[in-house]
Amino acid sequence: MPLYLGLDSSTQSLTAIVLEAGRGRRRVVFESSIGFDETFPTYGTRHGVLPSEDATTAVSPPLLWVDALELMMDRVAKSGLDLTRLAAISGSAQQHGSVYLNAGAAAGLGSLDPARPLAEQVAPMLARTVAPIWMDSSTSAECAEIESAVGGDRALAQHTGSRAFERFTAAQIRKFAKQDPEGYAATDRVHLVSSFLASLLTGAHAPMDPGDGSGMNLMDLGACQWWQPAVDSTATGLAGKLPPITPASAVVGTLSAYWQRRFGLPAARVIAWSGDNPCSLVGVGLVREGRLAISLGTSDTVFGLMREPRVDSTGTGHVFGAPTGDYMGLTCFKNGSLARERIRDQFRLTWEEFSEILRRTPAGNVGRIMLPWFEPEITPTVLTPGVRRFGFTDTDVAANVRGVIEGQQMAMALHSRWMNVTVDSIHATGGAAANRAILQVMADVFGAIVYQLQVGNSAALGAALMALHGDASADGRDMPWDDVIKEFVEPIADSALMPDPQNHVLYRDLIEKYASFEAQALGRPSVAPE
Ligand code: XUL
Repeated sequence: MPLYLGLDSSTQSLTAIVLEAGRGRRRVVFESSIGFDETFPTYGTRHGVLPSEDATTAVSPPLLWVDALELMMDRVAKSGLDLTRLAAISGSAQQHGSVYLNAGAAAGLGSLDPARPLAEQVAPMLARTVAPIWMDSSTSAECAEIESAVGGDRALAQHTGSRAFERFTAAQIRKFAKQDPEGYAATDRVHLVSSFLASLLTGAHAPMDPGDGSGMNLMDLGACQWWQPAVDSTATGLAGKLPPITPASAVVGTLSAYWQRRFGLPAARVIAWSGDNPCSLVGVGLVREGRLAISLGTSDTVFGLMREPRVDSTGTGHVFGAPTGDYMGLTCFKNGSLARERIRDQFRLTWEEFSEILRRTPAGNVGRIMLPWFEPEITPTVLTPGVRRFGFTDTDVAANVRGVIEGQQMAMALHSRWMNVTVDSIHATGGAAANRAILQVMADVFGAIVYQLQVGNSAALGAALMALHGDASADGRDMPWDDVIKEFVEPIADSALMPDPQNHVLYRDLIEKYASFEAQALGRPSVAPE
């Protein structure tokens, strides 16, 4: 029975999931995670990011991801599984992050020495030692320059699915080209984290899929090809440095001789990697329109599948390609788990104590509201962080615990209205989705049934399912997506959290108040977004 490996290189860790999928038997047979900071302390990262004096800059060392990939493949090889059955591998990676390789990379990737560790062989291929990642918000000038060159934010959003965003790859590439013209000139290929890691597996420059490609502000959504005006407006000569775009289910190569010889792995098919959000879409079972997923992780994200690429007129949401060939709407909030942890740590609470406070305090926080902007925020755009508290101070433990959770949930409900999806149920994933007290607030704010999913690592699971789908397609079998996810993505049977109708009515009003506080804090007229 064939095995499928899904990897997920996220901000803070690398996760692997192996599935066994054949007639009559479908199950997860291996799961493992590597935390970056603790496993590779010599890189000096905190939460996977290099410390920076400037709060708007966020970069990570790509070699850390390379080391983690090698360690994980070693673990998979030693898992005791019969890996001669490994049919295909796919992967997920944090979106937007970019890796800059020089002209030596093409040959270097194809001639990796199996006797030596990977990172020391990849080091000479880097045209830039660091990779800007999605937490970076230092490129406002470049965003404005790109938008103005292509005819405005609406034109950019209509073509690429998003107005210019600081963390999106185009603005990051432009900043690099301006600040380090020599480094940019030495760059032969700009990869996303996803296509970079896929290249390491296949031993050749891998293409990108439309899901991750659409997180760059460079791809035409309809055509799934680079949009020339955006490419030309970003940096000179960029067209020649971008990988081709390939359908999400495409085979991009096979596991190279390096992995075969070093770890005894087979020449498994490598299916195009994608971003963590498109992968999670599949990993949480959103293969049809009408259901929403909320991932509570380092960042919090709200997303759903859309048959049509509806674009957010307020400019905060994104449209990405979906692994199913459809589209996905997504709104991303940077102040996710780090914000929740800040409150927990400030009051020296355990998660159990934190949840207990949520359970015994009234919905609506007696009208008190927190705008949880501990870090610069993506939605809405807040470049200079600062938590705003209306009606309480930072010493009131109960008001702060409820304030951060309600603030996050109301922001998510408010800023996902543009997707125009009738939400009847929500699939909750990510680390904090284990916390039912938080999920009850979610159910009440959205007025929807919330289900917890069986597998927490939805991006890695999605990647493994994409490997399964891509492998079937390569064999000429068009496997319907409902069949791909069957049995792997089932909400926990008795996990449903029902919305409390009274609380929902209360939150419907409170959201309008939240919207007006938000507008006030941003110095905008107080009108709620559509
Ligand atoms: C999405 C985004 C984040 C990262 C997290 O636009 O920036 O969700 O993908 O890894």
